[in-house]
Amino acid sequence: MKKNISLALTLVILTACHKEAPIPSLEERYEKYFPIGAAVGQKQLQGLDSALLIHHFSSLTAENDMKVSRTIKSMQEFSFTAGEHLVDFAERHGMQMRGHTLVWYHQTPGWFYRDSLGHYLSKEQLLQRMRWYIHQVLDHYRGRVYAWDVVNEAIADGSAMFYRQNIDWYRVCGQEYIKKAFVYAHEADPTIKLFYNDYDLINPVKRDKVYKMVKKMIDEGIPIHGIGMQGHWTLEDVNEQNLSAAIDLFASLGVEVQITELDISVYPYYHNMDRSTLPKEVKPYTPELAKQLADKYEEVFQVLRKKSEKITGVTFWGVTDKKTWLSNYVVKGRTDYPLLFDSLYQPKEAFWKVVEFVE
Ligand code: 9MR
Repeated sequence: MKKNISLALTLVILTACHKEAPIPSLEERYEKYFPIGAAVGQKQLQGLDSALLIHHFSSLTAENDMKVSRTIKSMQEFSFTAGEHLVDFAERHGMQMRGHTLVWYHQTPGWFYRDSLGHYLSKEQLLQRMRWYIHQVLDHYRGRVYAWDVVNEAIADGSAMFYRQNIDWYRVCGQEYIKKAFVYAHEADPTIKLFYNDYDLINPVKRDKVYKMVKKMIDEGIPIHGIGMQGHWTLEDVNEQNLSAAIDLFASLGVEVQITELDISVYPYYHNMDRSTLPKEVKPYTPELAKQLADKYEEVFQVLRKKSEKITGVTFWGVTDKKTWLSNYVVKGRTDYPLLFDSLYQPKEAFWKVVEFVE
């Protein structure tokens, strides 16, 4: 295993050298700013993916392997194996491990909200089950996962609704499930950092709702330590102004800010849009497109470096364009190029823009 990794690492370093010198490590370039992470699945802990992980990243997130649907099969059966592989890998390579995610409406099995007859649990019963689940998971990973996305995506898009209401957590418990999740996580392990995590937080409407919710939680003494701005941006939406404004606003609450799921799609903005109108054609990866992406990454990382005192981590949602959720979402099979390494594991122009800066 070790031999494979070093062989792969050598290969990457040798073949990916489009410049004379070896490829700089993202992790080392950003050492004095913030840890750089990647979200992966356990299959990426070998071969070329693992070589890139070891060389460039100092933090790991489970893209799917620690979600509820992967972790609990029935009330009697937990399944921690895939998550443990990731934690083992992180520990072997001196990386920190983020937990993702404890309470989310998605990737939580339908039976979780119901009794053995298929009827919805009462609010008290579901909160009890949530508490039990959180305790099991945090007990299991105790001392090995430094932060968790406790609640994911509880705020609605747009201005019509505040909370996302058409989900089982809300239907059964109302908004209280959000606070309770943090209280239970803190009682289960008071040493870990607890994050609220959501997407499209550069959008002032959603950003201000998250600000308001987190402020209220802090005022009420709820243990919440950070806001995870997922990212999942596009060439069109993120810019210096909206990114800076969101980071400043969240940091003004005295909580940590992390970019937890960074990628930049080359297709149009898609949050809260009529999906049928989105273009279906695959864009070729032309030099012009590569440059546009590189310029956007440069703009984003200039802001992140400038605001680094407010930021405690930046995690990419994937390693290379070969495996990115965006090539199957919002339009299935539409190849996207959202990361810093291409599908042949080579650093893209965007990579160089991120590592080549003057201090
Ligand atoms: O990248 C994840 C993809 O493989 C899963 O199919 C998908 C299921 O919804 O979840 C993706 O990760 C999501 C993350 O857990 C929460 N924020 C949005 C991410 C992209 O959808």
